[in-house]
Amino acid sequence: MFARCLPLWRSSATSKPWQLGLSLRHSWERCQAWSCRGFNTTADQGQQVDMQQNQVLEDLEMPVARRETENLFQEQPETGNQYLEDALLRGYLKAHLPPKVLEEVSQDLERFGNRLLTEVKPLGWECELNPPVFRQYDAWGQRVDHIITCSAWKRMKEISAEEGLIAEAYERKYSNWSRVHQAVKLYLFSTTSGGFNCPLAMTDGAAKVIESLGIPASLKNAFDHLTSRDPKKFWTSGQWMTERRGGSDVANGTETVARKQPDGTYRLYGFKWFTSAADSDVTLTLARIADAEGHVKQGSSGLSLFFLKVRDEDKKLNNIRVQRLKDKLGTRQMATAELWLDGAEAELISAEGRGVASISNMLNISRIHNVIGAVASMRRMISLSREYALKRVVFGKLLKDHPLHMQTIARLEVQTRGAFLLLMEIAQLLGLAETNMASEQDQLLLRLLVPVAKLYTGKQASATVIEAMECFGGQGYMEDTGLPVIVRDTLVLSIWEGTTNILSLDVLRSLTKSQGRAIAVFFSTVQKKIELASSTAKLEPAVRQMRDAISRLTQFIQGAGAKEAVTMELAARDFSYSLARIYAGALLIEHASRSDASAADVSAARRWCNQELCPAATEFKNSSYDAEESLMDSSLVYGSPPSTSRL
Ligand code: UCC
Repeated sequence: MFARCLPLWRSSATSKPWQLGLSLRHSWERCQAWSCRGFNTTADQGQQVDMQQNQVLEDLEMPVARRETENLFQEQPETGNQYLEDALLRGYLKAHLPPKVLEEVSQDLERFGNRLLTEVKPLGWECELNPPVFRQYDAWGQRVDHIITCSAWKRMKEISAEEGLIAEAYERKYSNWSRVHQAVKLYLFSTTSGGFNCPLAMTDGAAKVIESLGIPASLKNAFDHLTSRDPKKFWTSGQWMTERRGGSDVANGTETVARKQPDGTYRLYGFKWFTSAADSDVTLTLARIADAEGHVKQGSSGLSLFFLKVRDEDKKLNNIRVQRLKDKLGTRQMATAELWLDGAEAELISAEGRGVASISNMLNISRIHNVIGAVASMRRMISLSREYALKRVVFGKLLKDHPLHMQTIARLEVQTRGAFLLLMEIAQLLGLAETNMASEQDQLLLRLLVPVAKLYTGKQASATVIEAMECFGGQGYMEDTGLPVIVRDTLVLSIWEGTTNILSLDVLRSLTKSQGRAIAVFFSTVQKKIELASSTAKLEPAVRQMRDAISRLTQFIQGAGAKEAVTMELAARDFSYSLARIYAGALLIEHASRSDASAADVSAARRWCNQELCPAATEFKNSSYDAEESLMDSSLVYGSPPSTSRL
């Protein structure tokens, strides 16, 4: 609105400084008369608006020299302790954790929330301002391949250890609830971590792989370092999977060769094209073992999993050469590099040819971290938006009093709630699986929900942060507000750790592998959750919509299942979205069925269920997965008829 006043302001540019105040006041009044038309403000709001107007007038009437030093036009949104301000998180923990665990965990989270605010947040910003630098040669021409990280990044590593951000999950102090505790801490840490959530994801994944191997003696030391609370001892791990032929088709894209040494270790030779957190202490990576003649087996069954230390005791690189750091859109705080393995010493840790299956333990953990990052970004942007709406006056009243603005944020809130509950469900199931408390059904459900949640929340997060950025108007686009950092760092979530389509195919893989048992568990779990709401009248419409969606999903599976395999492949994305929306709907209904559920909980469940819950059924009915439509897809993309020469 102030911008509308500018032409008038400019027209008085020739005025003497002492006349400026008068003409500005006149302009301001005209603008106000225009902008307030049609809006009612309460007495309180009116007072706030008046105060802000007076402040602006005073500012503008100041001598120019003073005005130049007072450059704050709008109030910065300030958020407090993230744990205390997150009603859904607190409500969830209260509903699920045993009382004693709740008491201890709450205390820890409140303390951690304060530490994030006072110590971690400024460090995170420092990491953004001081991204890693690559120095290939020293002053005397010696090749050093040094990745220099800032002191704040190093401090993040220490804080991660002190807070037990990995250790928590492996100590299992709270038995099956430890994973929930860890997930919540990571969720709070995520957006202030300056990108340190990425190495933590891979560190957790590496610890999980080692643990699932029964912690062999040769890896005991590494496991202790990866799960340590001692900042001096704590190690992080990388996950080097992507090579120059691409990151999705690992089975065909991996060229790295492993040559066995007389002492039983291996030397790796190859080029890793995208290695995140390249400053990590250790890494897991895939390679093809060469036989005595130097031949390797191609495809997935030729891949084996290796563990290696990035540097030796003298901090010298393990026959690794850094080619360059990647120039990324976001996550710039973290060193992602292209690396040549030139005889790197490594230990084979999987059965030969079982590399992909073995590293999938790591993938599933880092995909859960991806979900954590997605929900955290959504929550952060909403917190900032709602805070800003309490301060920013526009068209004569606070943003929070503009119904359309509130509707926009409320829609984001509903999405975030669904995503949050999906995350907590997965953390709960993982905790059960790791304490031998999970039934076979729980394990099948966990395997299915990880790719579903990863692909769905990655997309939700991108859409949410962009919409929330708009809630700040032009300010949202300003680099130094920090908002674009969150947006950039969020956009990667649907790409790394498997793109949406790759994850959709993984959903199908998990169903096929379980021979239909996973989808049966999915249906029975959803049914159980919505039955809890059968006596809650206010949830009746949501329950009805869910039942309808379940029946449409069943019909879709029967219909598509009877067709050729390509039908299900074409439907994979819509099908995965359907699973995500239906499962999250059931969780929201379950959450809203609690005796102490709030009106907002009920509304969130209802609104979630108002959306298209089963897009796969709709698209199937529209024949979108038929062969002709698939051909038409190509025609739409390339023109008709599709030209193979251009493919
Ligand atoms: O590294 C990256 C960046 C790191 C940064 C991480 C930070 C994240 C933190 C965020 C914090 C905010 S990005 C690169 C990541 N790369 C990927 O995600 C790879 C994407 N591609 C896939 O996922 C593909 O689907 C592949 C590689 C898994 C496909 O491999 P194959 O070999 O062609 O697939 P197969 O033959 O179907 O599977 C081989 C075996 C099978 O087991 P068996 O032989 O017993 O039947 C599969 O069931 O592996 C098993 N398997 C799995 N098992 C495959 N995927 C899984 C899975 N997800 N879970 C369990």
